[in-house]
Amino acid sequence: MKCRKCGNKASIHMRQHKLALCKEHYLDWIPEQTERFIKKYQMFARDEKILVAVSGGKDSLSLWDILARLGYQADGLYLALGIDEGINYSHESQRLSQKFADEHNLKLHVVDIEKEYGKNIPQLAVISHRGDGRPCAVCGLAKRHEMNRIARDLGYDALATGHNLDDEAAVLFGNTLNWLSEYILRQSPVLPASSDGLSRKVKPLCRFYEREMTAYAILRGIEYIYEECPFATGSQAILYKETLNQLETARPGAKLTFFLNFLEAKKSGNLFVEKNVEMQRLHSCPRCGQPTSAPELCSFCRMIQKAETISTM
Ligand code: Q46
Ligand code: ZN
Ligand code: ZN
Repeated sequence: MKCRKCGNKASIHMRQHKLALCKEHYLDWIPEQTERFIKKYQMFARDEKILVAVSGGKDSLSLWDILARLGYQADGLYLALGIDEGINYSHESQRLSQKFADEHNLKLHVVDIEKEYGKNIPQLAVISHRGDGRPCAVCGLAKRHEMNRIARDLGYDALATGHNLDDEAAVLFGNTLNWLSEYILRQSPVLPASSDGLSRKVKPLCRFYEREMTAYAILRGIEYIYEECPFATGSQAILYKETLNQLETARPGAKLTFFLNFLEAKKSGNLFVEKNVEMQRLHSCPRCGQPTSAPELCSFCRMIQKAETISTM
């Protein structure tokens, strides 16, 4: 496969975009697209200060890299969670985040939960008995709280996270499966700041597939932590991602369509359609007498009528 821009050997083929690119053009394409999404969803302006939530993984480090390459004022925030069972997850992810910051001359704020609050995340989880035995509920709560606190206290205009399309589609899928309409309504590439003290949250990578971000990190030579947090294993989010991956294999572009159609429906106010269905007036089909919203014959009768026309031809 050849690069669409220069004809050299392609490094990545994105079936859903029908686009193949070589390394050089791919590394230009990702920031160009990111810039387009930042503008399209009005995430932030050039003169605003951005705080990037950095975990040491490929998405957040790539996001920081892209924003720095695009010339935005982007500092990093690393939260030391104290999850060091087995693979030294927190220790290693902090080391890689700091290494990235030092090599790129970027500023990284580090907040150590244990130093700040006396207990790390696994310890807080045992004490609070929240959730399903995993520390994730406590961890999520602490991360949201601390990110917001730092963004607000240090005067950042927006807090950027590295959520990619696979993350967003999995969240949307989970919320739809459980019909959590409040969460569905709140999901967005940008959440504006609220007067009661929540800072603006933005997700500039929300339209890139996970594999596209992996390719970006590898081709850019970004050293990131490959392992997931040990508590992620067997989570619902992973189950939803695997399910969507199966769908994507059978129907390339399914995840992107799912997410973009959701955003479109939300924008046009058509997310929950009961309202519209109620407003649609039903009348009796002149042929069978059953209620229908179709202008004349009901859909069934139209189908039968069509079949009858064909058989008499
Ligand atoms: S919530 Fe749970 Fe993650 Fe926190 S404890 Fe690990 S898996 S890091 S995204
Ligand atoms: Zn090329
Ligand atoms: Zn509080």
